[in-house]
Amino acid sequence: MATEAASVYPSLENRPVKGTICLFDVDGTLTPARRTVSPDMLELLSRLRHKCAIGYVGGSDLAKQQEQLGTASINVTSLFDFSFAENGLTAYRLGKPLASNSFIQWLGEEKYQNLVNFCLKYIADTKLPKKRGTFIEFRNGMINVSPVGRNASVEERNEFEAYDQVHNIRRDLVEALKKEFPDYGLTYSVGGQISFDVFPTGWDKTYCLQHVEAEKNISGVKYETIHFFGDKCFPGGNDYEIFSDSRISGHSVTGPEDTMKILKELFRL
Ligand code: M1P
Repeated sequence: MATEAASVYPSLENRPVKGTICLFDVDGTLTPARRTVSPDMLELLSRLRHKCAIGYVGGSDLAKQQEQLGTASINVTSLFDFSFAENGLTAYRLGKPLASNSFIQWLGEEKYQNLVNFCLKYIADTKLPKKRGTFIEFRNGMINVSPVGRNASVEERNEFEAYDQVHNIRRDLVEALKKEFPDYGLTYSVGGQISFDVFPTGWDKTYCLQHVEAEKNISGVKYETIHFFGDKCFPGGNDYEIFSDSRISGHSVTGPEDTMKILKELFRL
């Protein structure tokens, strides 16, 4: 599938808008939060891919991006030239995997357990309107901590998000973690509705740029213009680091419709 879809497009070195790549955040940028991508967006991305390289960079793991962007018969990695799950710790180029990295290898079991135990105790002592299950999700390149739990339904997510805006549950837990583990070299990033991500400092979305830059050694294409589109580009948001990186031309969007509008203007699509 990946090879089939990729062969429809000009090779990376033959895209008409030279040395240019568009990178997209997923939630709130290509799709509504935790929902699936629209056919209109897929169609626009396909047209864009005839002009320049395209990629996505999401905090979630590849399975979630497959649910949001792919279908049962279409592999998400075939829809983009570059697919960066978990900020690029799991990476695909033209449907083929690139080198990956792991949070647990980097942190070690002992520190990892200190962190997990602290979060679980803190959450156990926190009163919320609702609690569901999976308070910590272990991923390849990060952990994701959710006081309400990742099993929350869409309604329960919305309820937690509104409650959190008033009671700052996530902000306070992040502050407590920073105080408890000042020497762990970790970054905490509030990206979605019900959780925050924890990963080694520097393993934010800028991590994926090493794969983009490595393209010059593979096909000879040097990406001089790297557009990034994200909806959480403010300090503390999980798009902030890449949005404000000097290598990036950043676009802060209000949602998928806004992304489409900017793309149509920028690339005359
Ligand atoms: O992509 C943004 C975030 O999406 C999810 O957040 P939440 O479940 O809180 O809405 C998570 O997958 C998170 O890791 C990710 O950063």
